Amino acid sequence: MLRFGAYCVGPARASDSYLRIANVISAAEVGNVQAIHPGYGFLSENAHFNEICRSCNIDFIGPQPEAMAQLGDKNAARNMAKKAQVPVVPGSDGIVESAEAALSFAHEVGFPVLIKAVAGGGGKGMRVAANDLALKSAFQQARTEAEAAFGNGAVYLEKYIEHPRHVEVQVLADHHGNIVHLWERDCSVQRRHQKLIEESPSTSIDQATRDAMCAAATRLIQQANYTNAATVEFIVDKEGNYYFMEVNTRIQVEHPVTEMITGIDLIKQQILIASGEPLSMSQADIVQRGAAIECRINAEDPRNKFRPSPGKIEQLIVPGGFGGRFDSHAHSGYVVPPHYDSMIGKLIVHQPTRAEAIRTMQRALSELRIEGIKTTVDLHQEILSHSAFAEGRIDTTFIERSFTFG
Ligand code: MV4
Repeated sequence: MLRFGAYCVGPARASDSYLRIANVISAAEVGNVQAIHPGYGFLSENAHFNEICRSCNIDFIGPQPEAMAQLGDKNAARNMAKKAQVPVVPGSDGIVESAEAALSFAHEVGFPVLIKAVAGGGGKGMRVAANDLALKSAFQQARTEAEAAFGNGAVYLEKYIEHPRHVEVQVLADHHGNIVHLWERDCSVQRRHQKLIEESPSTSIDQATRDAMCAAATRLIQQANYTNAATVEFIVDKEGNYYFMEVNTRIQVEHPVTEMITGIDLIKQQILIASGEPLSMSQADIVQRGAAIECRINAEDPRNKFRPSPGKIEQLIVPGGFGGRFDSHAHSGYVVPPHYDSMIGKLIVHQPTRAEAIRTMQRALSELRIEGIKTTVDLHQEILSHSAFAEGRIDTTFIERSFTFG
């Protein structure tokens, strides 16, 4: 018998509950579940947890642990991309061991170059260098920092792409060899690797680039023998060249943007794929219709360096109407706990054109009332009314160039 309900996984602190594999598995056993959807964050990209689920005869709704582990390794993923003829940023062939080797790479591809930690992620342990002298010191610093932060001092080098745009492709792959993409999302509106606004279609690419990028993402997922939902992340330079960055093996926060423009429920597809069903749609069925935008509503104070603002939501009033959606667990009287991520909701709109989507989002944001805590609502209004955003002139540096945060 399938029973709906909530089961306690432990105390509030995530490291003692949501991140404890034994606790989550115990709750699953008590609930007699057939499958676990790992969501995003916590254990969603943990290949070991995935494997434990398999050994307990619980379907992990996501890729097989082997594919997850392989794509989770940055270097392996990059090599996989090359094998699938997916463009990667010009980079050193693996780990760079000496300052001399770093200099010779820089002279080969030209400055500026970017030093990345093999064990890094989310921008941690990255350093830019624009000349010989800067590279020599940055190289040693990066190695020392990476050793201290990750217990692994290995670094590699790439040509530094200035003012990149972040564009990612949603892919679905079933257990019968069928793979489709669901077009792209542009996530360039971000601050310190925290996304604020995501949208589809991207204003950064033309149709030829879009088609090539989406085909490339599909090839990579095929090459990796991957199943279920994946996001293939690229950066796009000012000339419209795209370069593979990494694969996210989980469903992402911004997936509703893709759901709106394709009309496809991604979570439903993940569950169907995990249960062994073949995909019910082919690539030609998947149309990118209209424009969708998502604003992340966080319990944070943008005027105070985005400090978390937990506490009681005294009143929550949610906008409604055609083409709008508010995904949230919050309600009037809800207390935002201090222990977790500060995202409390996602406001998503869908309209025939981007200009209409912006107008609808402005209207929805003006109707969204969250009293009692600080949120990102007003900041979103400022971003949406910024001329650079309206014109689609946005890259990953737009927020920090355009706003100050206390
Ligand atoms: C880069 C780059 C420019 N050139 N690599 C940041 C996190 C990691 N996923 C990759 N990142 C970048 N790699 C080269 N060769 C710029 C970034 C980057 C970035 C990438 C995607 C989204 C936001 C970003 C913000 C700053 C830097």
